[in-house]
Amino acid sequence: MTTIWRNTLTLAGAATLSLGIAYAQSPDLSDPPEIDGDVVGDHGSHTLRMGIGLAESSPQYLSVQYFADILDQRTEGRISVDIFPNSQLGDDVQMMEMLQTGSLDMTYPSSSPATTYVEELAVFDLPFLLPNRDAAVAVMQSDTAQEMLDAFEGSGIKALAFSENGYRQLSNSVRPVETPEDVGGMDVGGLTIRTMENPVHLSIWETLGANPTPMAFGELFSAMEQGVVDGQENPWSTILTSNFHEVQDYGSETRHVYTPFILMISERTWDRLAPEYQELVQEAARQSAQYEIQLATEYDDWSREQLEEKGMQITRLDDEQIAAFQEAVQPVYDEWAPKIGEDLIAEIQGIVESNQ
Ligand code: TK8
Repeated sequence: MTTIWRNTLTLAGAATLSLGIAYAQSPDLSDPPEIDGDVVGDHGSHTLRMGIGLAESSPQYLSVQYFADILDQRTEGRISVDIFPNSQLGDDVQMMEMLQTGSLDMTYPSSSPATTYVEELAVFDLPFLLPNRDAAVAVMQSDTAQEMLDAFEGSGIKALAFSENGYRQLSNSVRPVETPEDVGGMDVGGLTIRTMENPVHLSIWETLGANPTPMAFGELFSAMEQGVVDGQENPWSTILTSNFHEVQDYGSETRHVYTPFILMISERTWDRLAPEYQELVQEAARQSAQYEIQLATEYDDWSREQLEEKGMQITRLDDEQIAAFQEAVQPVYDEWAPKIGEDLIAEIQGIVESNQ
């Protein structure tokens, strides 16, 4: 089904191209792993409604399509997943609240707005903590990270798996940014930067001299289009698949934070599932999260190249320029390390070191 679905998508893409409708293409992506494993016995039928923030062309959406395929195939259609993309059911904060009340079954937010439920997740918001993807994946797959997922218990949310939102890059509509001074604007005033609703991100951009504005992801495109904010920061694949290049002229490869996604299910929904279904949902979550990391990896550089082809002026930063940003945001560590926990940070840094 996945193969048929993807071919249909490609055909659809080709069809709309002939109509001259711009259709978000995708890189030459790996197919999802074959779905193996026995069909789970009949324990009733369930339709799971899942809301996500990103577009149908995003790695996030493609991976939850695979999640849905696994459940469909291994229950012979007794568990189906209705996916609602593009923040149409709400933003990360709202959809997590909907899981708590049981008005939504699943969602897939970034870890940053979820720090209100599990404070330790803020470790992922520390700038330049995770130097490369191997280290980031090792951290997300560590026992320490699993303890953070387990810490949701009792909140109304069951956290199933981490995957990759990715390395965040700065974009704006005002000027090229090569240095922290370009952000703060010295004599012309700091850039107004939309941030996720997370205090560490606010601190990062305040420290850099910007005017940080927390905002739901679903409101971001129109806020940039209307000039309410000058810029934002997200991985290249999100900037591309959410068409931010239409309202952002400049990009800077800052890679200042690596943000995970967390695949979540309402505890009310989870408690309605037979143990055999719970085991399958947990396994499918892990498998689709691994596939999502693969897709996000394949999307990353390709998206930056697509954005440049679409006219975005992207500044690559060399080691010296990155070092200047790292030095400029040191006060964020000074402020937040004690709050997040020096021991936890040391644990994460230990995992990073052992994956260099
Ligand atoms: C999408 C968000 C988004 C995040 C943000 O639901 O808010 O900027 O990076 O990807 O989770």
